[in-house]
Amino acid sequence: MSQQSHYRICPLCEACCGLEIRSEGGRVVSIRGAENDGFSKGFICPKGVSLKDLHEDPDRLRQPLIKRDGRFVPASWDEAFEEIERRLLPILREQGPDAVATCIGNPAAHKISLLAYFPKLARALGTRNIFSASTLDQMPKQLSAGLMYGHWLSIAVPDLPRTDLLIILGANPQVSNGSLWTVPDYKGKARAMRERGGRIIVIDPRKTETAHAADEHLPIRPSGDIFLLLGMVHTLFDEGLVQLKHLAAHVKGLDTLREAVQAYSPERMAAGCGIPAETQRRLARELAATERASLYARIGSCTQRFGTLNSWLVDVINTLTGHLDAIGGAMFPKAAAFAANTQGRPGVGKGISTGRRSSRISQAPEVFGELPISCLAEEIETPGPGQVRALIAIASNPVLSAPNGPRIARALDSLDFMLSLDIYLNETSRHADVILPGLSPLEDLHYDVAFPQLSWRNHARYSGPVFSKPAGQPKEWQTLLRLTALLEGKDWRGDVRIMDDESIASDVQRSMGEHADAVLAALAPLRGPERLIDLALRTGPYGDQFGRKPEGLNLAKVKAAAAGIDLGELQPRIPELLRTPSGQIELAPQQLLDDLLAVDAALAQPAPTMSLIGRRDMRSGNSWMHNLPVLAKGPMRCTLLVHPEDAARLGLHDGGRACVANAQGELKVEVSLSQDMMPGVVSLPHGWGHDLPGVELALAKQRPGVNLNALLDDKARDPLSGNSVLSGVAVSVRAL
Ligand SMILES: Nc1nc2c(c(=O)[nH]1)N[C@H]1C(S)=C(S)[C@@H](COP(=O)(O)OP(=O)(O)OC[C@H]3O[C@@H](n4cnc5c(=O)[nH]c(N)nc54)[C@H](O)[C@@H]3O)O[C@H]1N2
Ligand SMILES: Nc1nc2c(c(=O)[nH]1)N[C@H]1C(S)=C(S)[C@@H](COP(=O)(O)OP(=O)(O)OC[C@H]3O[C@@H](n4cnc5c(=O)[nH]c(N)nc54)[C@H](O)[C@@H]3O)O[C@H]1N2
Ligand code: SF4
Ligand SMILES: [Mo]
Repeated sequence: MSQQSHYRICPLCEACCGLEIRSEGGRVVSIRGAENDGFSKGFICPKGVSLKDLHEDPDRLRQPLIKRDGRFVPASWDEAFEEIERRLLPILREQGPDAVATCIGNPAAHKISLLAYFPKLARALGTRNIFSASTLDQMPKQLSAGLMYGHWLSIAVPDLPRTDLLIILGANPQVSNGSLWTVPDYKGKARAMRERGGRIIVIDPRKTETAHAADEHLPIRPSGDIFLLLGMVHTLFDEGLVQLKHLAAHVKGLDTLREAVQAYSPERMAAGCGIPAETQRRLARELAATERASLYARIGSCTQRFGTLNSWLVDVINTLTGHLDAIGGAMFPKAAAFAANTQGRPGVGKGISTGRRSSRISQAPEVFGELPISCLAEEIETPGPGQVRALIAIASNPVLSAPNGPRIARALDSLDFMLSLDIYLNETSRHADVILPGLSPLEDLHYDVAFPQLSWRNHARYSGPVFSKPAGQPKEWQTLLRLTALLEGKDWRGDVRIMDDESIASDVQRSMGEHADAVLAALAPLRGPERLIDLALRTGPYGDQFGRKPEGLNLAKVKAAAAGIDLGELQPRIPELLRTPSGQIELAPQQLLDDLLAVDAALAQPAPTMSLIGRRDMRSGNSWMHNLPVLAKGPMRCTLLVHPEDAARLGLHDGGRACVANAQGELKVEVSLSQDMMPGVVSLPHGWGHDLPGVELALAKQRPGVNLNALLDDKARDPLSGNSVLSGVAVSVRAL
């Protein structure tokens, strides 16, 4: 038998590396970085290699499961759908759409099959109760971007290859491989940047892997970012450093902003962030004085009470120093497909609206159609009209991923019906009545919808399935279309190809009007996601416009390119990118200014004696990769990092055990001493705690770790975005 080589884009993190997979006789022989991929240039991390283990994992579900008398039994697809129809439809019919919630998790962002077909399912449900991992993650950035530029995916990324100064706040791209910044091989790019004289400064309570490889590390008090950022903006005005340069004609609200930050001098802010006033001023001056520079912030800055204000002020600083939309600064990618900021009239738009409705119990405002995932448990538990009685969970593991996981687990148990679309029987799906599995990534095609909109360089890349899917197992988009039909009361047994045709026809009629028939005819040979990709590419900014620009892109051309098509370095995009009603960058949205009032109160609060932050590990991906042998080997990674000074005071020693506790609960964990921690701060990774009853993850259960989110309070949120507070939580630590 001879070996075959396949090109496959890795779906396991935002870096979207192109991989070369060699197979023989239906088995994976090797996985390497694809050297011919101009975007990722051969980079791969251990998770990419683990795609083989994922594909072969005996615990990965390949057949639907139905819970009968408390035990899961294998079922056919028809039996599973019949069970869903029998149990879910009456709830929907009798109690109304809000009684059925849906919750979609992180892997969906990496699967066009889920991402593109979920909105249809949500529309068919018509529920207000839509939750996702976004409110555990980047919702603050989406909201601030929406308010400032008019669309929530208009997010600027550092132009690393051309920058001379990069300041990183609350991100660890050397381990996470970048987030809201698709930058395969951050490490290599950062090294190259420093070798040509560039500098990197990392601001983080822990001296991270990224900080070790940087020029300077500044420890910050957890949750202190708002004070630092205000101190920096204040400095820019105070010292006359504001230089809008090319943006001068495109900003609105400069005077309002100046006034709003007047009270926040670095001297006053120092106590809040633990960074001396002079250092805050120096950071602002360095950004202002460096021709090509940018400030980049990520999840550490989002998962805080002031996540939205932080996200906003980062962009404010880039704007006031003339680095937004400038070469070598913070730039907006231009994706070949699916980017709303390339559609419609350039330079002006409807902007965004939020708070069109609120959650029933906490009255948390809706943001981009979603409610905070930290409201899920209370919406299930609290009786009354609109109470959630059923849940459709899609690639989502809130029992481990969301604050107060144990409460979520209890709430899920009290549901009348739960459906999970998941590839494992894990901490969340064990609560389901029916589990419908997805395909192995290697059995699926791949085109990234979101990440080209956040990429270090413009590109269009597609990869086909490496292996054919098992006979009889549907693709996930087919499962979603059938479920949508079921929810609409239609015949879910019907031909899925007709459902697909009808679905795209209605999309195209809405967007293309009189041209709809001609467009549908041109797309006709394709089906499913491929048809959506072709449509998006052809109508996109580089597209062939169905023949009007024959040299332009379509799916056939992208497929024909061995490892994708390079579309060049990032280019300035303002004002074309803007979709605000004013046609300007909104520097001072009222909603954000109003929240500044709460900053003063927060400044007056004493810092906790000990606070808990999270961390990520190269060989771990959120909550669901601990069952893969290549990642699970080596030392235990779910340990509590403690600074030696704290350890000495608390009587802790390396390899010993500690109890971490607060009002939410307590966890018993192994201690690792680390000089990298800021004294008074301990760190524990999230996504662990696999020892719950009913979990079928043989390897992960051998070293289950503990669930950090058991200590986090589901009521702690950024009120603007609904994002959970996941960092800087007060705890006590004692030796065991
Ligand atoms: N304390 C703390 N908590 C955090 C974070 C933190 O930093 N600290 N980070 C947060 C962040 S950024 C995120 S994104 C969330 C993630 O939160 P979630 O999205 O809830 O969690 P994941 O761990 O990604 O779990 C994904 C689920 O999808 C399943 N799955 C994997 N691949 C597929 C597939 O192809 N198809 C289907 N149908 N299912 C699949 C997995 O088995 C798993 O059940 O966690 C958040 N939680
Ligand atoms: N290997 C691996 N890669 C991943 C993931 C994974 O689980 N494992 N998850 C993926 C996902 S879903 C996401 S969203 C991305 C996230 O990507 P990143 O944002 O790069 O994620 P983290 O490594 O969690 O980095 C957050 C940093 O914030 C710091 N921090 C904590 N609290 C504060 C604070 O109050 N202020 C400041 N300034 N910093 C603080 C933490 O110490 C940490 O170093 O990573 C993705 N990539
Ligand atoms: S960095 Fe991310 S995309 Fe690249 S191989 Fe690793 S997990 Fe996959
Ligand atoms: Mo995330």
